[in-house]
Amino acid sequence: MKQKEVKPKEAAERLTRQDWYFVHTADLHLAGLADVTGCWQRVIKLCDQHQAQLLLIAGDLFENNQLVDQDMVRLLQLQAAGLPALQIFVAPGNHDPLTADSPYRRYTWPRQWQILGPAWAGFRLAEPAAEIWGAAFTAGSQEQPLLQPLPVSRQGQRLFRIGVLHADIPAAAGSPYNPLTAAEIAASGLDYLALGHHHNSDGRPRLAGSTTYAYAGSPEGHGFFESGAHGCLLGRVTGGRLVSLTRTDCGGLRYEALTVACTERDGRDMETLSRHILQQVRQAFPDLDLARLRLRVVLTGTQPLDRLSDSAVLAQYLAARGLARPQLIDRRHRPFQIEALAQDQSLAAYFACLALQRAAKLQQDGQAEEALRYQDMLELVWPLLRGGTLPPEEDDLV
Ligand SMILES: [Mn+2]
Repeated sequence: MKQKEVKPKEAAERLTRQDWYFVHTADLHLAGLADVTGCWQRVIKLCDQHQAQLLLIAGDLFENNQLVDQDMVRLLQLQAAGLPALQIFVAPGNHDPLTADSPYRRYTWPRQWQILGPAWAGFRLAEPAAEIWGAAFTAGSQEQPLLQPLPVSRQGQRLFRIGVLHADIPAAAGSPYNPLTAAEIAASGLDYLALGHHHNSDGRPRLAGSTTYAYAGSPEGHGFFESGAHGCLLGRVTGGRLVSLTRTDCGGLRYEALTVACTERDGRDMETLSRHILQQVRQAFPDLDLARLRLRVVLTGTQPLDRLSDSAVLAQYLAARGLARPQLIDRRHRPFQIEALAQDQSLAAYFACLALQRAAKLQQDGQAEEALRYQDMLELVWPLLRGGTLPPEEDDLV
């Protein structure tokens, strides 16, 4: 039989076909339809933009199995169905374990979706040339490790072997969340292990033996306890090898905190103050679309005596400049003036007066250094004296 000649163009096409992408995410904690039309839609859009063939979800797709209803599941499925070439693998985690009444068992999942079962098992794909391995949490905790070493790879075609798992590494002793060690990963035989559980991961890939592993982190922060950059991991596989793994921004909300020091002049009116704050915000986050930013702004320094601080008004000025819904914590203090403090009946003012009187006395006695120390001390303790506290931290979702 005559052998078919391979033309350079066909060879190039064959090479590019060997090149494929996967998106790795985890810890979406979807709790309602709003998340499906928001966060989920952005993850799907990212898969579309990079023509990813696989979407790996390493657990905690849902915040709580009881919050999930059929409308939510159908919408999630419909949005994914818009990308028929995308294959989705889910390894349920501690928030969405594979229980009898979980959405994974209560509702029908189309063939596009593969929900991994309680026992470590693998799926051989025709296209791309890959095997997907993984297992599900079946309860809110998983004390026995789920990862098992893979059977020796079949001869012939170079398969890219992926594991998808909700797991805890580095695990604290006695971790109830599927504790894993680097040694176990190294012995797994996997090429890539897609992990979920730690929401604030930097997304950096690590190596154990010849296995690359990474936590994707949550695709977008869920609150100020998940501040900073988040995203999905985009992996590129060429000829059965992982050639790049990049954290890619999905474009959702981003939580950040910023301390803005203010002088009396900065605070002389709301317009000036809001402009001053925005300048600092732009400097701190030069490339970020302000509409995406959920910012906790802590104001420090001195506020003018004749301007009452009004966070609600300031928030509206900031919104008019594009910074929506900032959380404002005003820790500015009035300029310290003994005359004004003497009028104030509070205990804080009484102590401040004592410190200032002491500072004035030291100044008179030619002990300028010591006098300054008293003033600095007052600056430090004034917010505490005044009784200000930071808002309580929200619960960690992990
Ligand atoms: Mn989680």
